[in-house]
Amino acid sequence: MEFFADVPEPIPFAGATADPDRLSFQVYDPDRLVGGRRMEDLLRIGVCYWHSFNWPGSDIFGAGTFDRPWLDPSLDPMGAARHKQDAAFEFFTKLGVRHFSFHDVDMAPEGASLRESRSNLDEMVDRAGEKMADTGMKLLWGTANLFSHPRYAAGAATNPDPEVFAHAAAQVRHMMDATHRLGGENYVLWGGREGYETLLNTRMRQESDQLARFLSMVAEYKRQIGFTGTLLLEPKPQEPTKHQYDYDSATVHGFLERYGLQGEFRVNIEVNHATLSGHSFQHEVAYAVDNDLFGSVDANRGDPQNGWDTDQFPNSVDEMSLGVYEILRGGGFDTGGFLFDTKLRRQSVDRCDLFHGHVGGIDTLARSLLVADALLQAETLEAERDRRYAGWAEGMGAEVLAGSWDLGRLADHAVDVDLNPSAVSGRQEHLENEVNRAIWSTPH
Ligand code: XLS
Ligand code: NI
Ligand code: NI
Repeated sequence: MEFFADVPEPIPFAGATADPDRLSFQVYDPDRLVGGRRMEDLLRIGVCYWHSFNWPGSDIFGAGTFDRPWLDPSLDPMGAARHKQDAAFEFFTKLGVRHFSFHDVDMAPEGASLRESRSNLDEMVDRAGEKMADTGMKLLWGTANLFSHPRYAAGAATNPDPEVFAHAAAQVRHMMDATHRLGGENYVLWGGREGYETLLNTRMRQESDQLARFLSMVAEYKRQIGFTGTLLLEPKPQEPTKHQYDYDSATVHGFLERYGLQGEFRVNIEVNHATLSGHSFQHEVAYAVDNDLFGSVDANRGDPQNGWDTDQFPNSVDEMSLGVYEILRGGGFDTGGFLFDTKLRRQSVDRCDLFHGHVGGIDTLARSLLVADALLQAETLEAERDRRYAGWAEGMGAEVLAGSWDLGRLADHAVDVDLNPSAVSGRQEHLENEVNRAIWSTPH
């Protein structure tokens, strides 16, 4: 069965002269070389299974609005899962991307027991493996949904009840096995309900010890099965909980160091989560790159007026370019990529709206990549950063950093030579102009 018959072929790159009535990429050209590497290999675009194929367009005030025949509740659940998988792979190939991601419950219906859920998932994962072999699609990451079912209302790893912790362990072990079997490049843990609603009933230290133990077990299991992908934690400050423990990259970093888990996990940074935590996307990426934590990105953005996770398609080159710049500065993606953890708006009821959202978002990332590469090649920002910190590269600055001067010696030196340093311009406006010039002048 064909679900997206209005889109008869892989969406082509048509450049700036594209016909607005036909779906095409204006900037994203997979084979185009950027800094000597193929655009497709640099961006590593992925489509998410959940918002794109599992979500009917419902919100907390109303029912689903979308035209999604594979979600018809009158279908038998496994038959529906097969239709959904067919629709998903048809979409991936027509969009022309190479990666996707899913949660256990997106791909197969939960059964009446863990055993039944596992066999449902195994059947659908085997079927996905065949489709991947046929289409060349790759699994960017797998993950377990430890937040939707009522049993997880008080958290999974951080639940006061150890039996819930054990249930989560069963789901995670199985999804790690499935991810490994499909050759997944990363495994993600987003702690949606690993936080609290109120401190009145919460022991934060207890919950944090539980979370650390859970993550240690995950890292051990990765080695036991020989999974060579990257383990990723996805920070988010709140929603659905009032406070989530994996607040932002720096909080995750501190947590990993505190429990001796440094080196075991990296971060999956979501643009929308970055802004919810009061940071910019650029900040979160730069922090992660500088601390050897950078792993992957969920490219969906928020709405500047709304304080929740609206999961919109990226459409701002201004916002994305600087984040992509920091990614390139760090050497680009290794096992990570740009995952579209994106949702359509509820009024986007046509099946082809899903294509429009992704095509525009991918073009935005492609253009951001060109801008970031131009800034990197011209050394616009790096030359200025080098200049600002030049004093630390030699002489007193270098010796102080290396630890060979104590406070007394440094103070004596300042007094003896009568130091009176003067302020130096940070040249912010000049740099802002340079970034804008790169955005305006980067060719299609
Ligand atoms: C929710 C998260 C979620 C994770 C995967 O806000 O972004 O979708 O990416 O569990
Ligand atoms: Ni996400
Ligand atoms: Ni999110």
